[in-house]
Amino acid sequence: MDDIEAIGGKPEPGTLPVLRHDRSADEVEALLALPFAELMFRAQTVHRRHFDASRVQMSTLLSIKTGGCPEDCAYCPQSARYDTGVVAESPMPLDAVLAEARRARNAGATRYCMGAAWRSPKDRDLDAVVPMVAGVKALGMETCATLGMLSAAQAARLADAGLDYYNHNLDTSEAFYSRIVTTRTYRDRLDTLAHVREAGIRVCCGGIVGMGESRRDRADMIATLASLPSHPESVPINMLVQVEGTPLDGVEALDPFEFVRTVAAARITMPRSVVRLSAGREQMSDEMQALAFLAGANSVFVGPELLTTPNPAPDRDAALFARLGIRPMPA
Ligand code: SAM
Ligand code: DTB
Ligand code: SF4
Repeated sequence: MDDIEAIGGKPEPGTLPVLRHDRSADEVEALLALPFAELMFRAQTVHRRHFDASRVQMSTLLSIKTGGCPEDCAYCPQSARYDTGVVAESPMPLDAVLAEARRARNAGATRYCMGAAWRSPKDRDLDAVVPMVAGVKALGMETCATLGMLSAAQAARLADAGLDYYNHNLDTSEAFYSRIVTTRTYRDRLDTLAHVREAGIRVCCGGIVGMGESRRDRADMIATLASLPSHPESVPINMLVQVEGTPLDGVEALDPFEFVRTVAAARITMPRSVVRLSAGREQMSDEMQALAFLAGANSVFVGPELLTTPNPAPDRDAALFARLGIRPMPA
């Protein structure tokens, strides 16, 4: 049965709608198949119950270790297996990371996300990351990292350093996953998410659409995210950025409305989570981004680069946010 939020009804005065953790792929697929106006109305209704619809959370990304990754993720320009022109670098020094974080804070970002092209960090890698987390936190920003698979002990170490969020994506449905990554399993991903949660770090977990998956796969991924024991606090929905040299370069582009539908389904099924309109904004029209915000996206990456690919230039974003009346969400 639909919960009160999914049907767009009003909760009884003084009661909070129940958060569900039992979404089936069938149920999410039915949401994705709704007439567009109906789906958008339901998403807006849920969004406005939990958030100020004109506020968007702003994060900035920094690649603290670029390229040379041993994994074979078919979308990724940083895999050492594909000739994409991304050169493997050594980890960035602490002072350079902190200088970039200061710049991002001064440009309005409230969360700083440090990404590394690792399968999983070695303990000596964490020796370098721990002071970065502590240093960014001391600048008054929220901290986020995405470093690959973590053991329980590594997650605890990052929690002690003051890490607020850990990003680790499911990427796609369990059924489609083996077409995209063969060097680690879906179970490995769920295990890392459990370690992060147990360590008391907030979870940032979502996926990529536009990889040639079916609507059923998108429904399955959203249902899996929404059925985790706790909803991820942050749910990035990435539109595949096609990069020359990766196996997914040239895959048929996804209908933009289907992307917006996926955002709406994430909003409806994870009502209190921040849903991030993540990679792919540079390739989207302003109108498509506006539809994604209407569908309930309320977080973006700001700054001219993601990890290795471009993000909208700050002046394009400033103009878009001004035209839409979007203001930053306070941390
Ligand atoms: N190596 C770590 C890992 O895979 O967990 C952290 C960095 S990895 C680049 C973080 C996420 O970026 C991936 O899980 C994927 O969802 C996303 N990503 C990577 N390449 C992308 C692309 N070309 N388009 C969209 N999203 C992408
Ligand atoms: C996420 O879900 N998207 C971000 C972040 N987590 C680390 C990464 C997007 C990367 C896009 C390709 C690149 O710039 O290399
Ligand atoms: Fe490596 Fe992460 Fe890219 Fe996969 S997504 S190849 S693990 S950097």
